[in-house]
Amino acid sequence: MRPVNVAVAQLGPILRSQTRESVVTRLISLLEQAGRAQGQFVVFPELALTTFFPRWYITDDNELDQFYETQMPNHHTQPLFDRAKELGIGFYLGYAEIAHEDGKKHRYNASILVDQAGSIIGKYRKVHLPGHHEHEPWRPFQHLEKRYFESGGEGFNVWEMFGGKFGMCICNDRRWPETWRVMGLKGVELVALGYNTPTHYPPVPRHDHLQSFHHLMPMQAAAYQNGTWIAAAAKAGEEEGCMLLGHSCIIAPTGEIVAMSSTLEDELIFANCDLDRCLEIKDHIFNFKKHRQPRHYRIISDSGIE
Ligand code: CDT
Repeated sequence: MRPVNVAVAQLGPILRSQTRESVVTRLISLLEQAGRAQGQFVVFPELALTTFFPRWYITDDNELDQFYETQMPNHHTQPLFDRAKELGIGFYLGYAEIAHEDGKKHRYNASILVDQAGSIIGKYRKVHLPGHHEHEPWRPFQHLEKRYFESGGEGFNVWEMFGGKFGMCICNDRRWPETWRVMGLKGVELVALGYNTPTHYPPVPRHDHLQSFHHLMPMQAAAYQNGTWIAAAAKAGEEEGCMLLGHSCIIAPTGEIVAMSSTLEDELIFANCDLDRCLEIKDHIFNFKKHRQPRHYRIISDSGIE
Protein backbone atom coordinates (compact mmCIF):
# COMPACT_ATOMS: atom_id res chain seq x y z
CA MET A 1 0.00 0.00 0.00
CA ARG A 2 1.11 3.57 -0.74
CA PRO A 3 -1.55 5.67 1.02
CA VAL A 4 -1.60 9.48 0.79
CA ASN A 5 -4.16 11.36 2.82
CA VAL A 6 -5.39 13.92 0.30
CA ALA A 7 -7.42 17.01 1.19
CA VAL A 8 -9.17 19.14 -1.40
CA ALA A 9 -9.59 22.71 -0.13
CA GLN A 10 -12.52 24.26 -1.93
CA LEU A 11 -12.74 28.05 -1.68
CA GLY A 12 -15.88 30.11 -1.54
CA PRO A 13 -15.95 33.38 -3.49
CA ILE A 14 -13.09 35.87 -3.43
CA LEU A 15 -14.24 39.42 -4.06
CA ARG A 16 -12.26 41.84 -6.17
CA SER A 17 -11.75 44.09 -3.13
CA GLN A 18 -10.25 41.31 -1.00
CA THR A 19 -6.54 41.49 -0.31
CA ARG A 20 -3.95 38.75 -0.85
CA GLU A 21 -3.38 38.78 2.93
CA SER A 22 -7.01 37.91 3.65
CA VAL A 23 -7.01 35.16 1.02
CA VAL A 24 -3.75 33.64 2.25
CA THR A 25 -5.18 33.67 5.80
CA ARG A 26 -8.09 31.56 4.49
CA LEU A 27 -5.69 29.18 2.73
CA ILE A 28 -3.63 28.77 5.92
CA SER A 29 -6.77 28.11 7.96
CA LEU A 30 -7.79 25.34 5.53
CA LEU A 31 -4.25 23.95 5.57
CA GLU A 32 -4.28 23.84 9.38
CA GLN A 33 -7.68 22.13 9.42
CA ALA A 34 -6.32 19.60 6.95
CA GLY A 35 -3.29 19.07 9.19
CA ARG A 36 -5.53 18.40 12.22
CA ALA A 37 -7.22 15.66 10.18
CA GLN A 38 -3.82 14.14 9.25
CA GLY A 39 -4.00 15.52 5.69
CA GLN A 40 -0.66 15.17 3.87
CA PHE A 41 -1.41 16.89 0.56
CA VAL A 42 -3.80 19.82 0.04
CA VAL A 43 -5.23 20.88 -3.33
CA PHE A 44 -6.24 24.53 -3.67
CA PRO A 45 -8.21 25.96 -6.67
CA GLU A 46 -7.19 27.64 -9.92
CA LEU A 47 -6.25 31.34 -9.53
CA ALA A 48 -6.63 30.82 -5.79
CA LEU A 49 -5.15 34.14 -4.68
CA THR A 50 -7.61 36.52 -6.35
CA THR A 51 -11.09 36.82 -7.74
CA PHE A 52 -11.57 35.20 -11.18
CA PHE A 53 -10.52 38.36 -13.03
CA PRO A 54 -11.01 37.13 -16.65
CA ARG A 55 -14.67 37.96 -16.13
CA TRP A 56 -13.79 41.64 -16.68
CA TYR A 57 -12.46 43.46 -19.73
CA ILE A 58 -9.50 45.34 -18.31
CA THR A 59 -7.62 47.65 -20.67
CA ASP A 60 -5.15 49.17 -18.22
CA ASP A 61 -2.07 46.90 -17.96
CA ASN A 62 -1.16 48.21 -14.51
CA GLU A 63 -4.61 47.33 -13.25
CA LEU A 64 -4.37 43.88 -14.85
CA ASP A 65 -0.91 43.25 -13.37
CA GLN A 66 -2.39 43.48 -9.86
CA PHE A 67 -3.92 40.02 -10.32
CA TYR A 68 -0.60 38.31 -11.17
CA GLU A 69 2.39 37.10 -9.16
CA THR A 70 5.87 37.90 -10.45
CA GLN A 71 7.55 35.56 -7.98
CA MET A 72 6.56 32.44 -6.11
CA PRO A 73 6.75 32.33 -3.17
CA ASN A 74 6.51 36.06 -2.52
CA HIS A 75 5.91 38.13 0.59
CA HIS A 76 2.17 37.43 0.42
CA THR A 77 2.39 33.65 -0.04
CA GLN A 78 5.53 32.96 2.04
CA PRO A 79 3.43 32.46 5.23
CA LEU A 80 1.51 29.66 3.45
CA PHE A 81 4.77 27.97 2.43
CA ASP A 82 6.17 28.39 5.96
CA ARG A 83 3.09 26.93 7.66
CA ALA A 84 2.90 24.03 5.21
CA LYS A 85 6.56 23.25 5.88
CA GLU A 86 6.00 23.39 9.67
CA LEU A 87 3.08 20.99 9.33
CA GLY A 88 4.88 18.78 6.81
CA ILE A 89 2.06 19.17 4.25
CA GLY A 90 2.54 19.29 0.48
CA PHE A 91 0.20 21.33 -1.69
CA TYR A 92 -1.01 22.35 -5.17
CA LEU A 93 -1.78 26.03 -5.73
CA GLY A 94 -3.11 27.86 -8.78
CA TYR A 95 -2.24 31.50 -9.50
CA ALA A 96 -1.73 33.99 -12.32
CA GLU A 97 1.92 34.28 -13.26
CA ILE A 98 3.93 37.02 -14.97
CA ALA A 99 7.23 35.61 -16.21
CA HIS A 100 10.01 37.56 -17.89
CA GLU A 101 11.58 35.22 -20.44
CA ASP A 102 13.64 35.93 -23.56
CA GLY A 103 13.44 39.65 -22.79
CA LYS A 104 9.63 39.54 -22.97
CA LYS A 105 6.79 39.67 -20.49
CA HIS A 106 4.56 36.58 -20.50
CA ARG A 107 1.32 35.87 -18.67
CA TYR A 108 0.29 32.37 -17.67
CA ASN A 109 -2.47 30.65 -15.72
CA ALA A 110 -0.14 28.54 -13.59
CA SER A 111 -0.02 25.98 -10.81
CA ILE A 112 2.71 24.57 -8.61
CA LEU A 113 3.38 21.42 -6.62
CA VAL A 114 5.04 22.09 -3.28
CA ASP A 115 6.56 19.20 -1.34
CA GLN A 116 6.38 18.58 2.40
CA ALA A 117 9.64 20.49 2.91
CA GLY A 118 8.11 23.63 1.38
CA SER A 119 10.00 23.44 -1.94
CA ILE A 120 8.39 23.97 -5.32
CA ILE A 121 9.05 20.71 -7.18
CA GLY A 122 6.76 21.21 -10.17
CA LYS A 123 5.26 23.99 -12.24
CA TYR A 124 2.47 23.79 -14.82
CA ARG A 125 1.12 26.45 -17.19
CA LYS A 126 -2.44 25.93 -18.41
CA VAL A 127 -2.57 24.59 -21.95
CA HIS A 128 -6.30 24.73 -22.85
CA LEU A 129 -7.41 28.34 -22.44
CA PRO A 130 -11.18 28.71 -22.80
CA GLY A 131 -13.23 31.77 -23.61
CA HIS A 132 -12.40 34.56 -26.03
CA HIS A 133 -9.77 37.16 -26.85
CA GLU A 134 -11.80 40.28 -27.58
CA HIS A 135 -14.35 42.15 -25.47
CA GLU A 136 -17.81 40.65 -26.10
CA PRO A 137 -20.27 43.10 -24.50
CA TRP A 138 -23.29 40.87 -25.22
CA ARG A 139 -22.13 38.46 -22.50
CA PRO A 140 -23.36 38.98 -18.92
CA PHE A 141 -19.72 38.46 -17.90
CA GLN A 142 -16.54 38.03 -19.89
CA HIS A 143 -14.30 34.97 -20.05
CA LEU A 144 -11.07 36.56 -21.31
CA GLU A 145 -8.56 33.82 -20.56
CA LYS A 146 -7.43 33.83 -24.20
CA ARG A 147 -6.59 37.54 -23.82
CA TYR A 148 -4.93 37.45 -20.41
CA PHE A 149 -2.86 34.25 -20.71
CA GLU A 150 -0.61 32.46 -23.16
CA SER A 151 -0.98 28.71 -23.55
CA GLY A 152 1.76 26.96 -21.54
CA GLY A 153 4.66 25.56 -23.53
CA GLU A 154 5.75 22.70 -21.29
CA GLY A 155 2.75 20.42 -21.72
CA PHE A 156 1.66 17.86 -19.15
CA ASN A 157 4.33 16.46 -16.88
CA VAL A 158 4.53 14.27 -13.79
CA TRP A 159 6.69 14.64 -10.70
CA GLU A 160 7.80 12.19 -7.97
CA MET A 161 5.98 12.96 -4.73
CA PHE A 162 4.85 10.83 -1.77
CA GLY A 163 6.49 7.81 -3.40
CA GLY A 164 4.28 8.15 -6.49
CA LYS A 165 3.82 10.12 -9.70
CA PHE A 166 1.85 13.35 -9.36
CA GLY A 167 0.54 15.43 -12.25
CA MET A 168 -1.21 18.78 -12.63
CA CYS A 169 -3.67 20.42 -14.94
CA ILE A 170 -6.03 23.40 -14.64
CA CYS A 171 -9.78 23.71 -15.08
CA ASN A 172 -10.67 23.53 -18.79
CA ASP A 173 -7.83 21.00 -19.30
CA ARG A 174 -9.95 18.47 -17.40
CA ARG A 175 -12.47 18.31 -20.25
CA TRP A 176 -9.86 17.18 -22.82
CA PRO A 177 -9.00 13.46 -23.05
CA GLU A 178 -5.53 14.31 -24.38
CA THR A 179 -4.63 16.02 -21.09
CA TRP A 180 -5.16 12.79 -19.20
CA ARG A 181 -3.75 10.38 -21.73
CA VAL A 182 -0.44 12.27 -21.94
CA MET A 183 -0.07 12.10 -18.15
CA GLY A 184 -1.39 8.53 -18.21
CA LEU A 185 1.36 7.58 -20.65
CA LYS A 186 3.85 9.07 -18.19
CA GLY A 187 2.48 6.80 -15.46
CA VAL A 188 0.60 9.40 -13.44
CA GLU A 189 -1.01 8.18 -10.20
CA LEU A 190 -2.61 11.33 -8.82
CA VAL A 191 -3.59 14.47 -10.72
CA ALA A 192 -4.30 17.68 -8.82
CA LEU A 193 -6.35 20.41 -10.45
CA GLY A 194 -8.21 23.57 -9.60
CA TYR A 195 -11.10 25.19 -11.40
CA ASN A 196 -13.40 28.22 -11.70
CA THR A 197 -16.44 27.09 -13.66
CA PRO A 198 -19.38 29.47 -14.12
CA THR A 199 -22.70 27.62 -13.98
CA HIS A 200 -24.00 29.86 -16.78
CA TYR A 201 -22.40 29.26 -20.20
CA PRO A 202 -23.50 32.26 -22.30
CA PRO A 203 -22.80 30.77 -25.78
CA VAL A 204 -24.94 27.66 -25.08
CA PRO A 205 -27.20 28.41 -22.09
CA ARG A 206 -29.27 25.26 -22.72
CA HIS A 207 -26.30 23.37 -21.20
CA ASP A 208 -26.37 25.31 -17.92
CA HIS A 209 -28.12 22.52 -16.05
CA LEU A 210 -25.40 20.10 -17.22
CA GLN A 211 -22.43 21.96 -15.74
CA SER A 212 -21.89 19.51 -12.91
CA PHE A 213 -22.34 16.51 -15.21
CA HIS A 214 -19.89 17.97 -17.75
CA HIS A 215 -17.44 18.55 -14.90
CA LEU A 216 -17.62 15.07 -13.34
CA MET A 217 -18.19 12.87 -16.37
CA PRO A 218 -14.84 13.57 -18.17
CA MET A 219 -12.89 13.29 -14.93
CA GLN A 220 -14.50 10.00 -13.91
CA ALA A 221 -13.79 8.62 -17.38
CA ALA A 222 -10.22 9.98 -17.27
CA ALA A 223 -9.49 8.48 -13.86
CA TYR A 224 -10.68 5.07 -15.07
CA GLN A 225 -9.13 5.19 -18.54
CA ASN A 226 -5.73 6.18 -17.17
CA GLY A 227 -5.80 4.43 -13.79
CA THR A 228 -5.22 7.55 -11.71
CA TRP A 229 -6.57 9.35 -8.68
CA ILE A 230 -7.93 12.85 -9.36
CA ALA A 231 -8.27 15.60 -6.75
CA ALA A 232 -10.22 18.62 -8.04
CA ALA A 233 -10.72 21.87 -6.10
CA ALA A 234 -13.34 24.48 -6.99
CA LYS A 235 -13.56 28.15 -6.39
CA ALA A 236 -17.27 28.06 -5.75
CA GLY A 237 -20.31 30.19 -5.04
CA GLU A 238 -21.49 33.58 -6.16
CA GLU A 239 -18.41 35.64 -6.90
CA GLU A 240 -19.02 39.21 -8.07
CA GLY A 241 -22.46 38.27 -9.46
CA CYS A 242 -21.22 35.14 -11.24
CA MET A 243 -22.21 31.74 -9.84
CA LEU A 244 -19.34 29.25 -9.81
CA LEU A 245 -19.79 25.48 -9.65
CA GLY A 246 -18.89 23.60 -6.45
CA HIS A 247 -18.67 19.81 -6.48
CA SER A 248 -14.99 19.66 -5.59
CA CYS A 249 -14.17 15.99 -5.57
CA ILE A 250 -11.72 13.15 -5.22
CA ILE A 251 -12.07 10.36 -7.78
CA ALA A 252 -10.57 6.88 -7.51
CA PRO A 253 -8.80 5.07 -10.39
CA THR A 254 -11.99 3.04 -10.78
CA GLY A 255 -13.84 6.24 -11.75
CA GLU A 256 -15.77 6.30 -8.48
CA ILE A 257 -16.25 9.60 -6.67
CA VAL A 258 -15.00 8.94 -3.15
CA ALA A 259 -15.46 12.46 -1.71
CA MET A 260 -17.41 15.50 -2.81
CA SER A 261 -18.02 18.95 -1.34
CA SER A 262 -21.55 19.81 -0.30
CA THR A 263 -21.34 23.61 0.07
CA LEU A 264 -20.31 26.59 -2.06
CA GLU A 265 -17.98 27.88 0.66
CA ASP A 266 -14.52 27.22 2.03
CA GLU A 267 -14.71 23.48 2.68
CA LEU A 268 -12.35 20.55 3.02
CA ILE A 269 -12.95 17.06 1.73
CA PHE A 270 -10.63 14.10 2.30
CA ALA A 271 -9.76 10.70 0.94
CA ASN A 272 -7.04 8.29 1.84
CA CYS A 273 -5.68 7.59 -1.66
CA ASP A 274 -3.71 4.36 -1.97
CA LEU A 275 -1.57 4.93 -5.06
CA ASP A 276 -1.21 1.15 -5.46
CA ARG A 277 -4.89 1.02 -6.41
CA CYS A 278 -3.88 2.55 -9.76
CA LEU A 279 -2.44 -0.87 -10.64
CA GLU A 280 -5.92 -2.42 -10.60
CA ILE A 281 -6.46 -0.47 -13.83
CA LYS A 282 -2.93 0.07 -15.17
CA ASP A 283 -2.03 -3.63 -15.01
CA HIS A 284 -5.30 -4.88 -16.41
CA ILE A 285 -8.12 -3.29 -18.45
CA PHE A 286 -5.99 -0.25 -19.45
CA ASN A 287 -2.60 -1.94 -19.59
CA PHE A 288 -1.19 0.40 -22.25
CA LYS A 289 1.72 -1.86 -23.27
CA LYS A 290 -0.54 -4.83 -23.86
CA HIS A 291 -3.66 -3.26 -25.31
CA ARG A 292 -3.09 0.19 -26.86
CA GLN A 293 -3.06 0.45 -30.66
CA PRO A 294 -1.23 3.75 -31.25
CA ARG A 295 -0.92 3.25 -35.00
CA HIS A 296 -4.62 4.05 -35.21
CA TYR A 297 -4.38 7.17 -33.08
CA ARG A 298 -1.90 9.26 -35.10
CA ILE A 299 -4.49 11.73 -36.34
CA ILE A 300 -4.93 12.89 -32.75
CA SER A 301 -1.44 14.32 -32.48
CA ASP A 302 -0.53 14.86 -36.12
CA SER A 303 -3.21 17.19 -37.30
CA GLY A 304 -6.09 17.98 -35.05
CA ILE A 305 -9.21 18.74 -37.10
CA GLU A 306 -9.40 17.19 -40.58
N1 CDT B 1 -11.43 28.51 -15.74
C1 CDT B 1 -11.91 27.75 -16.73
O1 CDT B 1 -11.16 27.16 -17.49
N2 CDT B 1 -13.25 27.68 -16.87
C2 CDT B 1 -13.88 26.99 -17.94
C3 CDT B 1 -15.17 27.63 -18.28
C4 CDT B 1 -15.64 27.17 -19.59
S1 CDT B 1 -16.61 28.30 -20.37
C5 CDT B 1 -15.63 29.50 -20.96
C6 CDT B 1 -14.12 25.52 -17.68
O2 CDT B 1 -13.82 24.72 -18.57
O3 CDT B 1 -14.67 25.16 -16.63
